Amino acid sequence: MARKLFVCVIVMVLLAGSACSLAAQEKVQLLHSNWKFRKKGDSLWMPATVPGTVHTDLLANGKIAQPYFGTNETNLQWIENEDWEYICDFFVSIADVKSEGEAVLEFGGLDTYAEIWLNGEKLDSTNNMFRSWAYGVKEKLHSGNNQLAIIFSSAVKRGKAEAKKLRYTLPGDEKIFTRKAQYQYGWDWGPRFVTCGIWKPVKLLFFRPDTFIFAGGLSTYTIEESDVRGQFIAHFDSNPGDTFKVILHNAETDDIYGSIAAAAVYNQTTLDLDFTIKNARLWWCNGQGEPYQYPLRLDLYINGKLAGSEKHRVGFRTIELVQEKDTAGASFYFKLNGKPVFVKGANYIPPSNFLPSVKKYDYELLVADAAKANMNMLRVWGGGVYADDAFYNACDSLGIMVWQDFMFACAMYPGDDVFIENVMAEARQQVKRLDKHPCMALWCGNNEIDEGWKNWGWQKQYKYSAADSASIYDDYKTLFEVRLASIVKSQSKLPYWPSSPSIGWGRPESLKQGDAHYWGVWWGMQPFEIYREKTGRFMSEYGFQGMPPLSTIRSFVPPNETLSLESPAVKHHQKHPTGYQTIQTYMDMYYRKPKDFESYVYVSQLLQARGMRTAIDAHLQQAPYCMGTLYWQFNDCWPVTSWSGMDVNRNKKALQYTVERLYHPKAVSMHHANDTLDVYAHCTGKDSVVRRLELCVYTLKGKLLYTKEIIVEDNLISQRVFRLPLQPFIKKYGADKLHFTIKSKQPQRIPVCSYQLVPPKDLRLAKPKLTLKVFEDKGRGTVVLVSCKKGVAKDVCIYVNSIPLNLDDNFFDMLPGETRILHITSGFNYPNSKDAVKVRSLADTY
Ligand code: BMA
Repeated sequence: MARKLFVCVIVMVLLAGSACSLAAQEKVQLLHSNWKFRKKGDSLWMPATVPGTVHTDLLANGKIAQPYFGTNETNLQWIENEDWEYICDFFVSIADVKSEGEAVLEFGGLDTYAEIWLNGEKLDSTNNMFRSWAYGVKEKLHSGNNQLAIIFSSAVKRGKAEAKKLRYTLPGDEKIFTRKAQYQYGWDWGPRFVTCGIWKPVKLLFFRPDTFIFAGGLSTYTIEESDVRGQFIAHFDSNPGDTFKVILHNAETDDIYGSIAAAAVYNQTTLDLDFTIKNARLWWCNGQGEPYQYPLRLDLYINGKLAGSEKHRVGFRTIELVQEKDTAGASFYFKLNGKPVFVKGANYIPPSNFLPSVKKYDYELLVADAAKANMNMLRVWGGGVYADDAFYNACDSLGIMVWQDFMFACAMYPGDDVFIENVMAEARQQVKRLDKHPCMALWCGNNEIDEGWKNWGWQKQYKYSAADSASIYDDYKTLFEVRLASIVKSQSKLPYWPSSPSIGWGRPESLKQGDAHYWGVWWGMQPFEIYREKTGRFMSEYGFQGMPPLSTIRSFVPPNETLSLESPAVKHHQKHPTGYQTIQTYMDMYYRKPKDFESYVYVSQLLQARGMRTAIDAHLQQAPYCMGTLYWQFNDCWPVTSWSGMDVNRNKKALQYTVERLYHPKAVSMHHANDTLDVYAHCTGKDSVVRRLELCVYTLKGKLLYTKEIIVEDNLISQRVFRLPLQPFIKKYGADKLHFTIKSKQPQRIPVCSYQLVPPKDLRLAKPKLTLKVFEDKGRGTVVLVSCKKGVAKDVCIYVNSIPLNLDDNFFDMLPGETRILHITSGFNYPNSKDAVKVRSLADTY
């Protein structure tokens, strides 16, 4: 039995920024009220919200216009150049001041350069948004009124001053010198709001020496065969000679997984308790099983009496990143609990520019959207922030694995000691905070820095000498290949991957090994079909923009502007320099000219969904050569035309609905070439059932020409299950008049897959006849019954004019005679709504 006893001073442990789980606090006082703020130099104080940001405080006080509206962003740039003061008066009781124990002031996060003053005395200056800070303040507190002041200095000015100290210019401008969310400085989907503020909770913690302390947590485990063996660490106050017993139970069944009994030697005891769970239930990702987490209870008995009890939820799993040499190059896939898993997901960005406004349930709903779309992984992209606890907790519960970047993206970073040590402290804290989550699958050093350095022409652009170039890349390698790698190695069992992607998309090797970002579509202006040829081992980025729902656009366009691509607000809410032109170029390749702006918005979503479907079909059909697909991007941080599948308020674009069908664990797909149609069956989930599929060929008028039953017995990630010669159909009816569907017969239902041989612009679609019935389903919300009476209806979309409408499915093809029942899942209230529910399909757009 491994047993370790030593004296531990709790406050010291806390101050070292570690083992919070090991410290039972006596009392927590949240310092979230009475805050005031002002621009440095102003005399007037205004009420502030903590946690918060200076932008949202200015907005709440009516000092600035809504930052996301119209082109307001432009007029709000002055904020980043100012310094901002926050103060708060708070009360401390005599008892707390007189008590012998410690008082600790803890900041969950300060964004970013902050001087902390307590009762007129400076405590510290901070310089990293991604770190938490804690101070022993017992001697500095008064009984009665106390004052905390935080002075934020302009991060932009600090960054610019740092930049001047270097003898060369690093790509990334002033932002790279500051450990602050890089997207705040503007991105090709995000506005520039370099905000500041107390963005995480502020707490005053009182510890009393005479209070009994008991705390514990999982320290390590291994899975052998089907048993989990590991250690729990337990820490408690003791008197030498006391007998103690610590028992680890299942909190629901009361089964005992481990216990330890002995006599205490010191005043405080820290020990490792060995435990074994036989035939353990493991944590699985979405689609592969249950993301099971054990409800554990740790009980402490001292001298035979129950002295303390603690509950923990723990998920057990093994995760490996497998990279084995093969004839093409090397594999790149994840094994969860020993099973190779095809990864389906997207890239996640911060869900707001003002993160304190995002609530716990917002994170939960976002992750639920990922799970509903049959995803099993999200990549937390390196230009944002390490996400909120609520995000990872939701990922644990819903089986969404997390590819976690460290927060560096698309730039080169300094290599001086102060910067590196700051990053090391940040990385230690974040790995400690996040690594315990069963959802965590990988730590990645950065986004697109290795690729940028090797392919984006920085050497020429910044005219580096050979020596400077070598030194910059050396700094890069030290940070991402040595220092961060060593932190992950020492604190985590997860794989570490220095940079995503490992090789740039212009290079053929990028498709043979490592993970790949393929941007030949969009950035390279290649047609969607290129995705078939450009499928690598793990596609961690690729994407195409789509406009947000029309009602979202309406919400940011001033009433005096006509809704059009020429509207200044519509232009402003596109951050890619040639974004709208690029959409137009691709629209011309695949769609007829939309007749008006409303149709344009809808077609832009179809275009995006078409592009992503082409990619995802290609990735799935080429499994297991390719073992993962994460499109760019899952969500938005403000209302904008971007690569996302959902807008900032989680309103779904056509892409989000499409992805749910493509990522179905039993999806089917089609592809045609050389007058042959190939049918593929995919099994990316766990069940092994025989599937009976039905392939049908129709004319676009809806005449059934052919049916074929296909039996699928093997549950491979991808297999071709049928080949259909197309010539007879094409000869008789023409490629532009054919419509193919695959649906399942018993026993399992899968989303219907439909397919055409020519781009939508060449389809000879007749105007279909669609009818709608909308009714209230006795307290179960609004139900829409949509029927197709005549002709094949392509990309059927149910909508209302004034608000975004979310349904359990939307943007699908329909056959004549088909009726679908859909539930409205957003807050649309049918009986009270003056707005009519409408339906359109592609044929209505021209
Ligand atoms: C990717 C991302 C982002 C960017 C996106 C679209 O590579 O890493 O930097 O927003 O491209 O251009």
